[in-house]
Amino acid sequence: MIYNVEKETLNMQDKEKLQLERLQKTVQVVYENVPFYKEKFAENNITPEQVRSLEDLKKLPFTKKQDLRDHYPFGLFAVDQKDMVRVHASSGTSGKPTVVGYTRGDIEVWSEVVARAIAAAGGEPGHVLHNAYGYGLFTGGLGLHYGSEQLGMVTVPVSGGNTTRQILLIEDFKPQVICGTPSYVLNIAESMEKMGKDPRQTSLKYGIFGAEPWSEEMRQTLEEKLDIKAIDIYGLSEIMGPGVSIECHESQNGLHIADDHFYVEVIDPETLEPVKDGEYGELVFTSLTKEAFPIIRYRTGDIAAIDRTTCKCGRTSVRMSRVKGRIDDMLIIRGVNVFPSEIENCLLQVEELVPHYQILLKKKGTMDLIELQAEVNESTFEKCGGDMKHLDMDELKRRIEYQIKSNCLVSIHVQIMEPNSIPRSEGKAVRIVDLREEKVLQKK
Ligand code: DLL
Repeated sequence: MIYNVEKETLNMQDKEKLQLERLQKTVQVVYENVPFYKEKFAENNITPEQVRSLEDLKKLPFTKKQDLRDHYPFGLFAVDQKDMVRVHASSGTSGKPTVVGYTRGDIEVWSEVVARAIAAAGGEPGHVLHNAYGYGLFTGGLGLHYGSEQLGMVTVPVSGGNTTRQILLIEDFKPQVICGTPSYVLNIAESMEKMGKDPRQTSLKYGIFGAEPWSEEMRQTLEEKLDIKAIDIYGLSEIMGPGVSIECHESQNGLHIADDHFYVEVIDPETLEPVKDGEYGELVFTSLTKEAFPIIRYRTGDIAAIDRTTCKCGRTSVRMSRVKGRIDDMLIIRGVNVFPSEIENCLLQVEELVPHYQILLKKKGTMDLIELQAEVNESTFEKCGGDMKHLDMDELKRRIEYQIKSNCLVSIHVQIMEPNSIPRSEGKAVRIVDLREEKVLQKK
């Protein structure tokens, strides 16, 4: 079902006209109301009047996460506090969180784009939606919540955690749709299995998964375990939250960007020049309708490619590929770039393993070391009599290392772990643990 036929199937000419009108207004608003932009525009010798076409957007400077930190907490907001109704924040690895704000109008737009997203993913009015994204400063819980209500779904605001209760509610409320991070919903499915329940027998039909990178193999695992269609949803708090883009369940051929609200560019993160459609680069978004926290050319750090060809489903928006990973999470191993999601793909080819893993970054002298912790499944563990000593570790390690070497072209030291030894996620999974920092801290 297409939620907003008029906007989601707009022809390219009318779409671009609308985007330009909205862009010009946004540029004017930030220039007049946010000193940061006025200064940046002046440094680049640009005034809002010079933005006469969508192409002219390229003349404007980029905005980065550091700019949000430098203006913590409310320095980049474009409206008075009396016009705002909410803030969200992301925790951030170092120090202060990044804070984003919303007017009532922003919440309405966000609810609308998330309603579109849920409908694209297969949700329908009257269906039950089990929302296992965390509620709070994180945008996942409330973002999906308002969109689900807007679409007219019966919304179950479970939030993350308390897995036993999640399972009870899934059994009793019989939702058609589940939302959560892929790693947490996998955790729910595995917990059901441990309780002797069959996760394929629930009422669930669709899963709306995002907030962290997840591989095609992980998608297959979730679809098989839960007998559902697993749909990828993307978003980030700086741009709005979840709902910036979504796969349609009809074609699952890239994620439809709500491009009447968010204008996308893809750049080479080194040269900052645009890359061609279809080539991978860093996603850059400009908000076209946001009031409290408009943002110009925000460098997301996320790597994806875009596709402007039309989709079978009838929606005319630009689509983005699934996100390969974040630039910050990219490992460079002897000159070869590898994303954790590519390693995840390899691990899931190995029958004895579960899709839980961690990549540890260590230091030995001046050398950086990368170690992959991979966990065996219960049945392998039982076969070796519940004692890892009886497992042919060398052979298994060789097979994992071979998968990684042949698919990702790098050699990684693998450590095989007992079942349930890698921490399970209740929100965003922690895939990379940087122990190099801790060493430094311990020394101090
Ligand atoms: O994670 C918003 C969200 C909530 C999206 C629920 C989808 C579902 P932040 O906490 O600001 O917002 O984190 C944003 O998460 O820049 C990506 O690196 C990553 N991310 C989000 N969705 C996906 C996805 C929310 N589908 C950051 N695939 C983004 C890969 C994703 N990475």
